[in-house]
Amino acid sequence: MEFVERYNGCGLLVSVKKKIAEAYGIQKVEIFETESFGKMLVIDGKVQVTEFDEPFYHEMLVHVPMNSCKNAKSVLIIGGGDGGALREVLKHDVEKVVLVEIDNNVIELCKKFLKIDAGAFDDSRVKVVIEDGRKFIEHCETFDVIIVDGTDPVGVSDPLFGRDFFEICNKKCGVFCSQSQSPLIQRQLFRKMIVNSTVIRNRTVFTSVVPTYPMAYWSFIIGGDFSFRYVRRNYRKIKGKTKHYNPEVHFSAFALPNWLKEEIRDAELRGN
Ligand code: AG3
Repeated sequence: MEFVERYNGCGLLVSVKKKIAEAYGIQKVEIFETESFGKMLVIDGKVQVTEFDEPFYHEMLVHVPMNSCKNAKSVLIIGGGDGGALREVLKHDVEKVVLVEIDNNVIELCKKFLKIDAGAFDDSRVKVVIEDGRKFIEHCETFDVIIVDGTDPVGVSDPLFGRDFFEICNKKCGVFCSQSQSPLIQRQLFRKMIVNSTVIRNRTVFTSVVPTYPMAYWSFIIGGDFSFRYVRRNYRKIKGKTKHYNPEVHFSAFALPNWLKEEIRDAELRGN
């Protein structure tokens, strides 16, 4: 059996041994056993996680903002129901982590069948809230770090790419970080993210390789009061191992090729 995800005239083909689980609620959630990438989480037909390369994504999404803070104690994760980002946050010396997931099916299926959370949901520092992240941000307290681990902004995640959402996040975070799509094959989604997120202070872009995401080259935005000063010190304090992330990878992730700098500048100038 083959799973195919298409995007703009190209795509990814993954050989699948079997479907392990599925649920239909506000989204279609599926977990597969694949031939080459271990287990794979797919939401509304789009690859979210494979066991093979989820650390490439989750470690960059989490350790880049966490290591950019002097001393992050409180963290908000919006999305991330698979628990991969949560697992990485807990490698830091944090006191409180709130995870806000809109779709309880994602948490239930992933805890039972994907198991990349490594027990993170049972940690006493963690509070899980089932709510729309866009609504939650309006009434919540402030956090040292806010991390947005959403799906592509076409379905339920669309409000997490809106200017009004970023405006509130800017007021409620020390450091903000969100995934921001493939700048190569999802140009319009990426540009929308760039334009709307300019309301976050010091907002800038970094990238990583994530082989099973569209075109394998993924972008993230970071903003707020982040600094390179603490990166090496915080890295030494991380509990457990990282498969992908280290300080050199952190620094080099901010080195952008000319075409990408140009794309960002152009989006900011035109406002779309
Ligand atoms: N969400 C961001 C990746 C989206 C991939 N998009 C796609 N395949 N079209 C990842 C969530 C994992 N915690």
